[in-house]
Amino acid sequence: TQQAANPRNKFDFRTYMLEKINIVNQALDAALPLQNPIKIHEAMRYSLLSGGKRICPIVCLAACQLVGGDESTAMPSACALEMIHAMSLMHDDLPCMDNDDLRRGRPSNHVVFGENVTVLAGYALLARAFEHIADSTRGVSPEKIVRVIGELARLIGPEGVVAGQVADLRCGGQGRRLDIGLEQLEYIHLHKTAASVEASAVAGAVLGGACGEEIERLRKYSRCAGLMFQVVDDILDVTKSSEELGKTSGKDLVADKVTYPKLIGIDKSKKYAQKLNREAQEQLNGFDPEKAAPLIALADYIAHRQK
Ligand code: GRG
Repeated sequence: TQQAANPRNKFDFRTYMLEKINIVNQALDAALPLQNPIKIHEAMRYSLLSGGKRICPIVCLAACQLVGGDESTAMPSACALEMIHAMSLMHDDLPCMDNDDLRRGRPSNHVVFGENVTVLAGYALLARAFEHIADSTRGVSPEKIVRVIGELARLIGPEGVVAGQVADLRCGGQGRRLDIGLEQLEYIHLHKTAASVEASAVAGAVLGGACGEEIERLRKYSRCAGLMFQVVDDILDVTKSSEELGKTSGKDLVADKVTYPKLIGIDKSKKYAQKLNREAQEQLNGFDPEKAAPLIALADYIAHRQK
């Protein structure tokens, strides 16, 4: 029947995510054992192994498998992406950046270990990420590994995540300057968030042996999915804030933050998220639908998530 032919109907996304989160967590634990010097490894592991949705590593593994590669080939890069994500959150929470005392429901890294250790643990995670790709990737040519290292460095560096953070700081942090426009908000999100998802998909695709066109399709898929993540985040912020009004105060509310709903209204924001999902899904059209099922479902999940 038509229903059975649609991979959206057969694919058990929840089970898939739980399984992938589990194997990524095991790989991360093994990639960064608690060893001497203990203090710095404790600080690194505190943030690396504190939960989280593991979206970047899962995108990386799924892109690799989609183009016919082995999951194990992409695992070191998947772990590296999560190390980079963890360090960016640690540094983002510092008093000189966003000054947040809580992360994933626990005290932020600097609250537990002190600012000086957090800065160093962040640098150490960044270095460890690249070391891990270089040392532990198996089964592909050195050219592909070098391409992945270059792609990751470029996408997080001064034209990537760092550019997004600088633009955000210029706006007073987290888009707080109220006169910024849609173009600036989009610039921040494309660089702070979409760039890491893009690096994840491209790394997985390269390691899986994708051709140029497949890499570009997955690049576009991940940029749309990454931007959509932020649009949906902004929509959820509005819904949460109005639900929580009276329960929380100050920083938890987003009264002073520029968001898509504030700039274009809630209806247009929802339509925009749907458009981004359609654009992301279109990129997967040329692939085997069964193999593309995880990435199809991941974009759907980002579009429809409730928290
Ligand atoms: C050198 C990479 C690097 C960074 C230094 C501090 C900084 C510059 C950049 C900040 C980047 C940042 C905090 C981006 C936000 C990304 C984002 C969408 C975070 C939320 O991700 P989730 O919801 O978090 O996937 P979990 O907890 O699920 O992992």
